[in-house]
Amino acid sequence: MQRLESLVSDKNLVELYEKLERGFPLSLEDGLYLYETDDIFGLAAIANRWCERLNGNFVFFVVNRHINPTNYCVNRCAFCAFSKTRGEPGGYELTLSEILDKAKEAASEGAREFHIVGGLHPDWPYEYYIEIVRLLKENFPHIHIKAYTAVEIDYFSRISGKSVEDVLAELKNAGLDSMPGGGAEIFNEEIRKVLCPEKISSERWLEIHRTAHKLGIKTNCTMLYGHLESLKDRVEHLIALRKLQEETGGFQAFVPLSFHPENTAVCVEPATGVDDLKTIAVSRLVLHNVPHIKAYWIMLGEGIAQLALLFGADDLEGTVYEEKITHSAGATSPQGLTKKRLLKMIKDVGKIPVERDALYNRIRVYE
Ligand code: V47
Ligand code: SF4
Repeated sequence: MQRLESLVSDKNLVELYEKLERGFPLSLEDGLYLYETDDIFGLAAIANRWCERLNGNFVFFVVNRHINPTNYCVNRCAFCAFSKTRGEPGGYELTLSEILDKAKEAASEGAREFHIVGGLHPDWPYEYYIEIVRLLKENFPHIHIKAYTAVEIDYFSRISGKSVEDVLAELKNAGLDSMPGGGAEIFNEEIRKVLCPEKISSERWLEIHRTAHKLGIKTNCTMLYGHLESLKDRVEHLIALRKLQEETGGFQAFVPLSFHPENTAVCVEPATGVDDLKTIAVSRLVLHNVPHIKAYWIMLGEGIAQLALLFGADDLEGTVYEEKITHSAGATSPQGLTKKRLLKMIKDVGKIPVERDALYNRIRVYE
């Protein structure tokens, strides 16, 4: 293996890497330093080194399908172009049989995971959300169900009058296997008040993931960046996630989400490619204890997502098939990618593709 010194011109980066190797987590100042260095290739080298220490030269992907049962949402976050209010054009709510049809189609194409998230519907009863999970598990017992963000879990708890723990236990009993990481946005409360005043607090988001982990439900975590936040807000967000991971070990993957402003009430320039790549690298190093970093190609676009595999990401998420949240906000990436395309993206950066299941068990290694 090549010595890091020969790949890095900013020698402070090597020191930060060695600090991690000695078992010391990176501080807020360290995280900011990583963002501010001009040595972008050096940053890639140390992030990639940590990535390979955890995952070797492998890059994961899953054959999955995203299903968004409704876009009606009582929250109406300023950054969200997906949600609608009842009566607005473009609003929809899927029946159980429509959900089942989408699932059947995915199953026939070899899906191993359903990723289910949606709006907070103004009048669906709590039981409907449970029924979605129960029905899918009954019909496709072999397919993993990754469903409902912490924001939805909090909503279910409010509309049912049950505790978060009881809601999660009931969902688990119905067939829920894990939870996605959405809804974290950025933990800075002042910015949350502007971006998503109706949304649960950062503390509540963390508490719901803590409860899920306690019940043995693995979850992912996310950060929405490229809107009103500072670099300090980003690094503080990552450190809060790392602390929960130290406590529970329940996060499987971190997914940085690059903000798409089109059709939203937040008028900003989107993040640049370099900012996206730096964010992948900084996340890999600050979240040294989270096993996987996802380059979510839907948001990054295929090109940056592929380069992210050289900046510390080891997972391309999946085939996805039909994506609504980012495409409502102007994403120009395709709606889905074939397995063949994902394999090519990974092989072209000199890494080894691994088809995984939702819990990162290896289904097939494409040596
Ligand atoms: O929670 C909403 C974000 C999230 C916009 O856990 C936006 O495996 C960018 O969480 N621009 C949903 N982002 C996506 C998500 C996710 C995706 C893939 C994998 C996993 C996982 C999780 O998308 C929302 C919100 O944070 N979002 N609007 C927008 N305009
Ligand atoms: Fe609703 Fe989620 Fe969109 Fe906020 S981000 S409006 S909670 S669907």
